[in-house]
Amino acid sequence: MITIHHLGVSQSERIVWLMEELGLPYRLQWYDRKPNKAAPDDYLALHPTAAAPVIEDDGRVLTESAVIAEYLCHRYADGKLTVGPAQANYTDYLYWMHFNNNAMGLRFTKSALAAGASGPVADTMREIVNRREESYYRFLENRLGETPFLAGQEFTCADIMVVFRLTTGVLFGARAIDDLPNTLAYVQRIQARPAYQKAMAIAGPAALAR
Ligand SMILES: N[C@@H](CCC(=O)N[C@@H](CS)C(=O)NCC(=O)O)C(=O)O
Repeated sequence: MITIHHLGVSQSERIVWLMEELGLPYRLQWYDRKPNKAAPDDYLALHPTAAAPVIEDDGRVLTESAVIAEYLCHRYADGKLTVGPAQANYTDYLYWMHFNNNAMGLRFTKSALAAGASGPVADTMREIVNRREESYYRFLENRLGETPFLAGQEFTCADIMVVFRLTTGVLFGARAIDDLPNTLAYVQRIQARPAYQKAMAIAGPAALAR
């Protein structure tokens, strides 16, 4: 049985959602964040880089959402929710699978700069980070004006990778999406999915309030 080591509340909600979409069984192990919101020591002991999510499967300990998603879909679901190299939308799929980590790096830099760095290097970083973050979100907004899901007509792991930063991630300082109508409509489409609703009740922000 696959164990999802879930840091509450965090990007590991993705893997709960993925397992619900695939209809696969799993065991959820919940870890509370420390008061400063970082992962607790027992979470860090799971893997040398222990960023949530971490899963355990048959003695293998895996981290990185995109790695875990591809692994689970190929190992246990015949590649469902993934797109292969022979398919026309393969490059779209790849791009959106990587979008979150790229945008997340910008967000961390932005937070560090907002904490008070000054001087010419900080000013340049501010200019680049702000411009780049806006381009990422405009690109996302345009894409969602063209296709219902990020890789194209079908829902895939690329959607599972991106949605956190548009929903739960906003509670942690990710850019709000109120000014992006296509993105807002997309989030509503996602929120109507039964697997998403179930996963959020188990592992999303609402689960903390229980
Ligand atoms: N690139 C990783 C990012 C994972 C990540 O940053 N996880 C955060 C939770 S949202 C985390 O573990 N934060 C707590 C900490 O590092 O102490 C992925 O996509 O899985």
